Amino acid sequence: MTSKSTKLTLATLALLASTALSFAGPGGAGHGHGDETAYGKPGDPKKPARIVQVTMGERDGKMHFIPNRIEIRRGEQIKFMLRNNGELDHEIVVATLEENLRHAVEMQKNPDMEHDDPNAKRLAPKKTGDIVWAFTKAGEFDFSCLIPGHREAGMTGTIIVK
Ligand SMILES: [Cu+2]
Repeated sequence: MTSKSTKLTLATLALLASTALSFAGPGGAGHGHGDETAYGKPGDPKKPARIVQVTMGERDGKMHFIPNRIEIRRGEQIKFMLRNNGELDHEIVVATLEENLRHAVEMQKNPDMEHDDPNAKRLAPKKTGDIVWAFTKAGEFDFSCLIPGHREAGMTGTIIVK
């Protein structure tokens, strides 16, 4: 499709434009329901999925996902098996980087905002959960914990779909 540098430039432009588009863009808040998004679509639990385990936690004043880089082949359906090994609530939100950054700002205004979306899951300490997502589009995407302060403390990762 496009080269990596072109995509990065587009992502930067999208980010710069996101404020202006936030009221006009399709699915602007990232709460599409069952629809195809820029980063794929909700998975079908009846279809096969590759399992990717992701652990959430805190250590030494930092917060993390392990792993924080996930490579996926375009068209693959992924079942993220999530585990919160930390002492605090954590969440994972899979989206484009610009969508997650915009969403993070909304979360700062509404810290108690709950996510009940197919691309997100919030877990209490020591709990497990999963997300099934079909990565139908190539590109570089983001997964982050959007609880205020957590992304800044390191709870973010990259999904590369080739
Ligand atoms: Cu968190």
